[in-house]
Amino acid sequence: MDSSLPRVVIEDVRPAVDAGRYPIKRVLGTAVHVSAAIFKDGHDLIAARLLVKSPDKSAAASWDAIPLQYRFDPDRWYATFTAQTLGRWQYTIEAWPDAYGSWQSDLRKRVAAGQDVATELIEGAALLERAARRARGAAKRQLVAAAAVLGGASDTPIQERIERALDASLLPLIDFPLEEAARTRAEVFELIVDREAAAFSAWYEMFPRSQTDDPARHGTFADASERLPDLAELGFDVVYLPPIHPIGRTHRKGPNNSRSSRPGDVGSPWAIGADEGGHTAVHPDLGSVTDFEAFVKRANELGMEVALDFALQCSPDHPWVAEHPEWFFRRPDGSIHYAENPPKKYEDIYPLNFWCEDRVSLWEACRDVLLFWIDCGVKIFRVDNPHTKPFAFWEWCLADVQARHPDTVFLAEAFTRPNRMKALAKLGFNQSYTYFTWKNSKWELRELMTDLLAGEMAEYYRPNFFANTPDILHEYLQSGGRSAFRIRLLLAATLSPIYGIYSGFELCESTAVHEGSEEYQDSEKYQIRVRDWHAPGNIRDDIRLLNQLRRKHLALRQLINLEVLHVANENVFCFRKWADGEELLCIVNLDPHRPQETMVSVPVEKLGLPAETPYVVEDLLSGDRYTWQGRDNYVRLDPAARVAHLLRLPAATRAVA
Ligand code: Z3D
Repeated sequence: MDSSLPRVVIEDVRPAVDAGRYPIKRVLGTAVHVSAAIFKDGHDLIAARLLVKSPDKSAAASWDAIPLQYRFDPDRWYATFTAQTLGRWQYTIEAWPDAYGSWQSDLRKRVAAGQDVATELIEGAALLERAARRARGAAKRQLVAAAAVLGGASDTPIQERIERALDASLLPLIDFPLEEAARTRAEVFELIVDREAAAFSAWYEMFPRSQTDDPARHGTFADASERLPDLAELGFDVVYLPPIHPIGRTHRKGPNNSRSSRPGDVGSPWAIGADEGGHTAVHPDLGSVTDFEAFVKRANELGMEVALDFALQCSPDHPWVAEHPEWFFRRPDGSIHYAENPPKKYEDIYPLNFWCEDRVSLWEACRDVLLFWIDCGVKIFRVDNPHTKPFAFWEWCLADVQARHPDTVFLAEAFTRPNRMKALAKLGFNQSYTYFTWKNSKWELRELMTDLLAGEMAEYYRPNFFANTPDILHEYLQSGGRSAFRIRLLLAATLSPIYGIYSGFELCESTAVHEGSEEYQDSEKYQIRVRDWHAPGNIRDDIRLLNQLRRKHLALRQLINLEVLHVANENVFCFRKWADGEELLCIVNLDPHRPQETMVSVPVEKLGLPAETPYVVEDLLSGDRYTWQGRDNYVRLDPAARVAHLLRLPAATRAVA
């Protein structure tokens, strides 16, 4: 017989990811609502509390305790704390039989029934004495005094003894079990608290070398700085640069991914490392590290942040290849095989061998690259193909860096099987790319959003919806014309609080290298591209407006407050977003070529809207107002004019669930 078996059962603690194996994520300043099923056999009451430790506390420091409150329906216990410090928090729950509380409630019943409780009071006194033995200071003295009264010291009248016994202020003095073995402690859960930028931001990706008006003149950080006011004016929060390091010459790729380059070809920036240096050096044609710092400073002054690419791979000319040959995979003939991400071949780079014998120094060197750029003012990293490096490496590296710099944000660029993408997010990536780029039809979008919002995923996976990337120009954009770009922009910016576009999207660039390919023609990955950022047909107005609306409306800053609504037309996608009493209804024509019409079914009962009398809805995109009535209302969207309505519904006449 095992007397250490728990007296109280604690189950199903929420929120949690994989029963606590991985941390949940929240944004600074938000409330964390914790709940659990807590119960025991028999009739005793239960005492339960949430224990919380903020990141600034040492492992030995004591926990902050918050009492849990029981709710009969749904038979669970609840408590809330506010995440007020960046970094990794811990929380757990403990519970024990509430011996004195149980006795109190029993006494109350007997007194109400007019029973003689003299013996019970002696028992109560014994309980208080036991509690006093475990208590300290003032609590101990009060418990001793109360025990004396209950026990009938100095002939206290029975009525007074009963009143003292039932005194509610006695319970908080006994915030521990009467015997230690009766305490049940759940496992320790973790919480990552990030700043809001980790969960809400508009990204713009650009190649600094293309910030020039002549393809023969390599753009510099100074040129790129001149672009910043425009990006700030369009409302972007993050400017993300592909790798800014020296580019290898051996096996350098030429335009359109050709395997050979001619003199003057600039090569892929992901082919990191040359004579001029590796991951902590800056491409000499872009400028110096000091110039980069000035670029970061300028962005910050304009209210934006700079995100850098973190691509752990080396061109054959990277200094590490000569200095640390042991960090690479050698084939039997001594050569090194190039990197791959099947079916893609990266003939211009070597992968690193993360499990080599010298792995500790390799892992630390990779970590130190991040610390170097953090010292230059970078706080956001877009991590290239993280799924081709060990999970164990990321779990260690991210925790190590964020313990020093809890304001650092990591975006995982993994396009791979779902479980692997989820695993990276669980291991600590603060945001993740998704399949959004490939989800263009209504059922695909519905399925994507359902996946992201369902169950535990929303606890740890923050999607960053890129509408395009230098690697992905979807067929929908290739064939849909300007309206397709407007539709995809609107979807990205409203479905997800984090979204991004890559340069050229605003100009509706849509030419693929060949039919059936998602690669851009004359891709900027291999050559300098000069553009007129105000070229006719651009969608800058859409971008500016959407970024403004995103900042203004809390509903668009949060992910999970989204519900896809049914509409009959398969080309129309409709969803509602809400926050703080505000209710938005987004209706999008997914067909870039033809007008589409449908009836939209407004959940009037749920939203507390009048079912009989008319109400006015306002389109935040156009400023137009419409008078609607009841549930079913007609909508027609002609993509030549507008691709969507983003309607603000009138305030609810009663509370919304
Ligand atoms: C992607 C990167 C580019 C080119 C390749 C080139 C390679 C190395 C890739 C490798 C990872 C990531 C980037 N998905 O653009 O590929 O497309 O042709 O071989 O220079 O860089 O880093 O987005």
